[in-house]
Amino acid sequence: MMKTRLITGLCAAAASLPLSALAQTAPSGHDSHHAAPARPGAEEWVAAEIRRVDLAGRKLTLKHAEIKHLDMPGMTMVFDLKEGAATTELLAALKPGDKLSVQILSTNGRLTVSALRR
Ligand SMILES: [Cu+2]
Repeated sequence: MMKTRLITGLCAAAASLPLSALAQTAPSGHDSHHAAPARPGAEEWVAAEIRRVDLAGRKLTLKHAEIKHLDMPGMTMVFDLKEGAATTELLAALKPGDKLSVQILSTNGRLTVSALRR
């Protein structure tokens, strides 16, 4: 009796765990056709609000939401702006208070906005 109960309990636990693990690690349909997929989470779009624009210095101060793939909670901080992250027209129009979606890359400890969209 006890043995049966124990096994049943273990099966229920084992059945629920792999499912959630699979859901997090299984490649999406979009990524699966890339020969060399980017680092996990690198294509995550993060909500951000502009605080300061420094196009000459290629820097953006953003109040960003949680960045899951970097394990970073929401905060206001300065990012480098990668060349080609957005069109020249879009960059020129950026101003404090604008709400955007950004992709953030971490390269040698430096955080860079690699893509940016309204
Ligand atoms: Cu941050």
